[in-house]
Amino acid sequence: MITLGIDSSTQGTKAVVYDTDLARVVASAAVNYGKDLPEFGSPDGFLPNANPLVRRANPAMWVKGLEMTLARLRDGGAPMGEVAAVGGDAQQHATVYLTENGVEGLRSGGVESSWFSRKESPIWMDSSTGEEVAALDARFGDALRTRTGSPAIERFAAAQVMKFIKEDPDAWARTARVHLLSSYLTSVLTGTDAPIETGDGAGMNLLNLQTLTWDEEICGSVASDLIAKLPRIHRSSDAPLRLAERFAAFGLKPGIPVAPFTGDNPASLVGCGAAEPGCAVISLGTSDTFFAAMPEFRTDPDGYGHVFGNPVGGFMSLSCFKNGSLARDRVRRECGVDWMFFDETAFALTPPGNDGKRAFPYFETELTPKHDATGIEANFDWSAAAPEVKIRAVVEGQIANMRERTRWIGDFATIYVTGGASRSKGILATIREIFGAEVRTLDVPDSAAVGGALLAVNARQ
Ligand code: XUL
Repeated sequence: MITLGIDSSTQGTKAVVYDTDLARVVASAAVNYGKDLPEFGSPDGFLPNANPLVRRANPAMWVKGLEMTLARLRDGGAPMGEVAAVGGDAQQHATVYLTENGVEGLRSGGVESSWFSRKESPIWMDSSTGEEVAALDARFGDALRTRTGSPAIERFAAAQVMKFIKEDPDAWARTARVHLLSSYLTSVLTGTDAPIETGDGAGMNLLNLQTLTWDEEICGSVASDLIAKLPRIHRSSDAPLRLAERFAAFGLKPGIPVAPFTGDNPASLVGCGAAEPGCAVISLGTSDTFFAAMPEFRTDPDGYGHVFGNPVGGFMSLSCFKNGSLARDRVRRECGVDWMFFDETAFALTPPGNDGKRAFPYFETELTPKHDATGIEANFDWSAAAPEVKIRAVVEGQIANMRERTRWIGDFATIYVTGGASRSKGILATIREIFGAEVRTLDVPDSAAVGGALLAVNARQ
């Protein structure tokens, strides 16, 4: 079977056409928001903001990115007419706010700025909701963690909606639907007001993971009319979702089934072949994440990690580190070296352990553990050090922090490493040393899009 997997990530959209019989990608295409859609003024996938806590993007960019990626696949000769089902994923936690006309507009297709009641969608990197998190914490305390799988979290929908209502109550009154980016893109592809998939829906602080229904008490405390504005929750018994007519323009067959999009991390779990408990995955992208399928529901006692839904059933654990690939790229540029030097040479020139020199990059406010955006914090004279020492110090700092903060998830003999930085021999060796695990990589770095393509097989025909 030929399927299409689409990954709408922080810095761009990627898509693969996948042959499930041969377990092989037969065509792929990508769009980078900064380079390919400069009109959205988002070089790294979000609008620059003087406040480092505020990270937002124009939601129309995600639709344009999707369409441009499909056009590139078509123009590159991908067998679009043979695609029998579509699946995909999106960066987690980004929310899209539609007016009544916006919900209606899903049927006709296209995208108009008046359809968005909130012109700038907060993305997962937004940490500007400290007050709202404190209020949720005060009201629900530990119950939030046990009911929704996470303590109150800045980037999750509950806090983001509370802030929006406070800042712009009129725009909230005009809001008819609050989608996650994943359910929004499913809506765009199917020309319907699509449901939320529970794997990604778990990243909102609103879904009760015991009942897999919206938690009435928590939702009601965010806004009395919130539940009415949330999408319905997807059930495997639902009628199939089908590709809208207008996607014939990209050579796809209208009417083929579309699996509801999930989050990028849940999709990667599937794409890495790690959806059954036993091994863990490290995804090195804009965010670095560590996750694993969960044999039983268990939350992080330190309050950093999350429980999301495993798209093939049950749950997955996840810890997220915000200073991932953008931090590595910034250190590389500041060192004035190329990727070959960053990925390999620096590690050949320095010993494991780096003679005790460690550095932690805090260019963005860090999530795990919470830390302000203070720049590099090193236990040595950073400015006087050689590039290779700085690079090993930062990579070992990132991986050692990841090891410490993911002990609650467990110890694993095998770790799959995916994402752009999984090409780096130095980073892979560092993971091997610090985690004491066998490290495996995949042929394709983009396991999320492959996961989407695999999930498409499960779409109801
Ligand atoms: C996970 C998280 C990020 C985003 C972007 O909780 O916030 O990993 O999904 O990749």
